[in-house]
Amino acid sequence: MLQFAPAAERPWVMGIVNVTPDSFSDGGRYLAPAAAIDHGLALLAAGADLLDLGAESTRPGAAQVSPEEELQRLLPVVRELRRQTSRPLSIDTSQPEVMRVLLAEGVDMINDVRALQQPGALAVVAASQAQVCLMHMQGQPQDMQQAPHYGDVVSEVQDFLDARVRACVDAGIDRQRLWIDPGFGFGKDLAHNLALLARLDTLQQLGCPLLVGMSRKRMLAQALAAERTPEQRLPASLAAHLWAVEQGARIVRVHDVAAMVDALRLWWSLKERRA
Ligand code: 8Y4
Repeated sequence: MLQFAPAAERPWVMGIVNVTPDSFSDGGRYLAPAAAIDHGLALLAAGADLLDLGAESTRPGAAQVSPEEELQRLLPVVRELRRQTSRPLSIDTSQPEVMRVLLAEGVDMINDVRALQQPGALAVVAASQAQVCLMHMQGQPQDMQQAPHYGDVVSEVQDFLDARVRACVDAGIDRQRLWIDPGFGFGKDLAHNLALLARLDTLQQLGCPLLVGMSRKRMLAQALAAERTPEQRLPASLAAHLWAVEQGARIVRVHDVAAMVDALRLWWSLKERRA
C-alpha cells in the first residue's frame, strides 16, 4: 500500500480539480469531464503528488448540489484518472452516497469540509481504508461569511477538530487515516484566518497531520490590504503555504501546482541541509 506523506518526507502538493459544468455552455455536460481529466493530468505532470476532485462549489454563497448530480459529474473523471494514474485521488464531498460510490472506484482520500457530520458519513468511511481530511467550518457555505464570531478562534477550531477526531475513532476509523484542516475562509474573517495561520503549530497537538488550503482565497488579498484578482494572489499564496509547512503542514491544497512545487523544493532542500 502507498505510504501517505509520512512525516520524514517532503510535504505533498494536492492539485485542485474542479468538475463543475460551465453554465454558459450547452456542451458543459459533455465537455466538463474531458476538461477536468485533462486538467488533472496536467497538474500531475506539473508535479502534483495527489489530486482533489470536487463537484460541489463550496465557495461562499454557492448553492448545494444533489448526490446524483455530484456523482454524474465526478464518476467519469474518477474512472479515467484512476485508469491513468496510481497517484492518490481525493474527493471533496460531504455526501455519504458520493463517498460510498467513489470509494468503490478506488479513490484514496475523502476531503470533507463538513468533517463527516452528515448522517451516514462516518460509517461509509469506516467501511473503507481511505484517508480522510476533517475540516473546520463555522456555518454553511451559503451564509458562513455573514458574521463569523469566535471567542478564541484557535482553541475553538482545535476543540472542534478534537471532537471530530474522537467521533471518527469511535466509529472505527483508525487515527492513522485522519488529517485535520482549520478551513481557511470557511466562516472566518481576516483576523480569524491570520490567528489560525500564525498559530497553526498548536493544531499539531491533536496528533494528526495537517492539510491546509489558502490558494487564491480572498484572505490573501485582505492580508496585503490590496486589490488582487484570484490569479494575482499567487505570490502571497506561496508565502502563506511555505509558512504553513514551516508550522508542520504536510499537504498543501493549491491551484498553481508548478509554482508551489518549485517553492517547496527549495524549502525542502534547505530543511534537509539542517537535518
Ligand atoms: C478562488 C478559488 C477563491 C477558490 C476561493 C476558492 C478547502 C477545501 C476548499 C480547504 C480543504 C476554495 C474543498 C474553497 N477549500 N478543502 N476545499 N481545505 N480540506 N475557494 O481550505 O478553494 S474550496
